[in-house]
Formats: sequence, structure tokens, C-alpha cells
Amino acid sequence: MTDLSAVKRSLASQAIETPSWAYGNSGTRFKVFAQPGVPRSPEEKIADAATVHKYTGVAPTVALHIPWDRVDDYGALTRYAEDLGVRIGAINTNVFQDDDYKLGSVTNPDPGIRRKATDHLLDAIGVMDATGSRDLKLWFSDGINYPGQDDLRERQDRLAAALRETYDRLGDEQRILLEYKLFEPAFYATDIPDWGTSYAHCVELGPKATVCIDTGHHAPGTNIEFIVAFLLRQNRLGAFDFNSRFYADDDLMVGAADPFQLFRIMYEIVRADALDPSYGIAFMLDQCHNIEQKIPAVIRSVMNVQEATAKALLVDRDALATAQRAGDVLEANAVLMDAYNTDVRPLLAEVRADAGLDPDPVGAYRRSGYQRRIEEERAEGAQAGWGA
Ligand code: LRH
Ligand code: MN
Ligand code: MN
Repeated sequence: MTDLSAVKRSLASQAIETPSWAYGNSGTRFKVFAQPGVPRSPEEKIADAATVHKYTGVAPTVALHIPWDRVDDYGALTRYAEDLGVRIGAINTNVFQDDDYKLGSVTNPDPGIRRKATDHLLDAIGVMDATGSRDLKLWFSDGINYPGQDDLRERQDRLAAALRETYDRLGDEQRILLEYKLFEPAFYATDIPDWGTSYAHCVELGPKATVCIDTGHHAPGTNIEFIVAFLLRQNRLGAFDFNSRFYADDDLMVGAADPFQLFRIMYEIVRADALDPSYGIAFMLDQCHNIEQKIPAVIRSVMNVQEATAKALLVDRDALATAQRAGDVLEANAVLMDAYNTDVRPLLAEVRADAGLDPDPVGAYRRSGYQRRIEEERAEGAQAGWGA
């Protein structure tokens, strides 16, 4: 039997980080459809993130992306966030939007370009010092398009050298989240294409290097919950970039394409007692809202993660273990499916009401007038970064 009050406590203390770039305009390479009211500055992105936290109660941090969110005074930005009731979370680096990086950033055959890229990573740690962020998120678009274009093995050495230099600059409380991605923009070979490569680099670096799983960065059909279980067992799961995908790196709202997969992932988290923020996993969203309104889309995404989590918490783990040990295949599967098929929306409405929140966060946002206000106040929006 599951203890409902413990489930509610876990749900109330859950923390989901939203990304600054989800609030700005984004699109595909075909078209960016600009929306009214999008933020014109990092401060306005933080204000929108604080609004999501206000209506959900479980989104207390916002990830920044440098240079998209570059400011002169990160201490002041940190205080600004705190005044609005949120904190700055992971610092994301960007070594993929500069002409110099055509042939790679930290793996580039030109040592001068490698230096420039590594310096950006070191600068980002400086930003973390000012914001008090724990996590440096590294994603490298590095790779090659054609066999023979560059030496695969040497690129690994260059990557390892840059990671080492970055790792050695980390403070005691800081860590690296090393993200992988199967392909795109590189189409033949990517320098960190999968969790195994990321994991191996992390092990080489030391205990402050952990893997970030972006749920959109795998080959179709990949069993992501297996990766979660493996990395948890090795104590190397640092973060998620949640989003959903139908084809490749679609960056759609998490839980929209495959809520069952999200449940299976969250079950592995619950199974490892790794849900509480004190365990150290950063549950981040990494999404772009190209055609839907941004703030309610982020609220919806947060709610989708909450629903998957609630279902995972409802799994009768004793009954599951009994069925598994007895080799009762059908019963074990039925126990898991019973939890998945539970309508947890009333439970989450109660959790919200207990926290003094409106049980319907999207409705509350729509009724608040915030959207109308930002559309009036923010005459001209800025790009999130993708189109910049
Ligand atoms: C790359 C990625 C990575 C970036 C973010 C904006 O596809 O997932 O996390 O930093 O998108
Ligand atoms: Mn990502
Ligand atoms: Mn991505």
C-alpha cells in the first residue's frame, strides 16, 4: 500500500527548473513566428519564470544561457530573481553560434579556436560564481559531416583536454552537467553522441562531473529509463533536460508525445529515492514553444512532469517486488500499469490547494491578466537565442 500523505509531501517538495529560452521567440529553420509579449531582456525572462513558479509552486529556479542572457552585473540579476521569489539555476554555455565554430569548438583543429571555446566555458564558471549556481551545463555541437573530415580520435583528445581544464576551474560546490546528443548539427559523427561517451568523460574527470539526459537526444526507440537506472546506480546522473519528441530533437512540451515514457523515467527516479532536491538531480525543462503561447505552455509542461511523478509515486513497490520475485510477469506489469492509469489530477489539485495555490494553474494564469499586461508593456520582443 502506498502512503498517500508521503506521496503528497514528495509532490509538494518537487522542484522543476524552467529554461530562460522557453519564454522567448523560437522557431524552426523555416520560420520564427514572433509572439506578442515575449521578454526583451534576461530580467523579463526571469519575471516570466517567476510567474510560472507563482502558479505551480514547484518551479523555483530558472536556467540561463550565456550569451543569450548576458548582463553586466550577474549579482544584480541574482538579486532581481530573488526579489521575484526564484533563483538562478544552471548556467548553459554556447559554443555553437559563432562563425569560428564551423569545424567545432573545443574539438576544432585550430588551437586558437579551441582556446576561445574553452575560455567561454571558464567565463561561464565566473558567471556561476556571481549567481551562486551549482551547475555548468555543457553541450557541444561538435562533430563532423564527412568520413575523413577530421581525425575522430584526436577530437576526443581535444575534447578531454578542454573538459579537464574546465573541471579543474570548478569550485567545491560546483559541478559539470555533460549533455550528449546523437546528431545535429553534425550528421556523420558527433563528439559526444550518447550517454556512454558522456559517462566515460565524466568518470575520467572526477566526481563533480555528471551526465545530463536530454530526453530528445536519442535514437528513436531508445530505452531512456534504462539509462536513468544505470546512471543512478553509478551516481552519475546530474540532470534532465525534459522535452518530448516525435522524430528528432523536437523540443516539444514534455509529456506531450509520450507520457508513458515520462512515467517510466520518473519511476526509476522514485525507485532510487532520488526525487527530493537534496539528492542533487536537476529536473530541468529544455523546450521551445514555437507556435503555442509560452508561459501557459511552460506551466502545462511543469504539470505534465508533476502528473508523471505522482503516478510513479503511486506504484505499489511492495506488490511490484513480490510479483517480480515470484516471476509473475503479468502481475508485475499490472502493478505498474495500475499506477500509470490512475487519474492523479484530483490528487495534484489537493496538493496545490494545501500549498495555498489555485488547483488549476493554467486557468489561474489566464485569469490573472499577466498575459495582457506583458503584451501591452513589451512592445517589441527579442529572440530567445535560436534565431539571434
Ligand atoms: C541542444 C540543447 C542544449 C542547449 C539547448 C538550448 O540541442 O538541448 O541543452 O544548450 O538545447
Ligand atoms: Mn538540452
Ligand atoms: Mn536539444
